[in-house]
Amino acid sequence: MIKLAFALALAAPAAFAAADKKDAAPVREFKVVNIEYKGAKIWTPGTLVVRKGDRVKITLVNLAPSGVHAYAIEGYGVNVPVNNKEGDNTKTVEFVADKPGIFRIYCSMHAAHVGGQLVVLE
Ligand SMILES: [Cu+2]
Repeated sequence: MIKLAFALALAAPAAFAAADKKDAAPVREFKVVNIEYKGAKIWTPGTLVVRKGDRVKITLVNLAPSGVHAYAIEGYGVNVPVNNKEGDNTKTVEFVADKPGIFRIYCSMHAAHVGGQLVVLE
């Protein structure tokens, strides 16, 4: 019985520490910019890497002269059009990376637009 009480006394702080850690899930912040070079439209950086459970905040800036472009992440329900007009060329996307895997990032308005991938580590 004494051993059990000792084990519980050790386990309790660990449980609280785990709860604190969960509440303080890290926020992974990215700035992703849409540019054009020799006709190629590119969201850069293309690859975003986070861990499962992270809160993800992506600031999208469309600097392409060709107009509105969209930023979509397959599997996460993200699909945001971003204007390119000065003063109205920024959008913010936030979500929790609750599914591990590799998810395609693309422009839902232009198939040729260079996208990338969201990598959510286990
Ligand atoms: Cu596009």
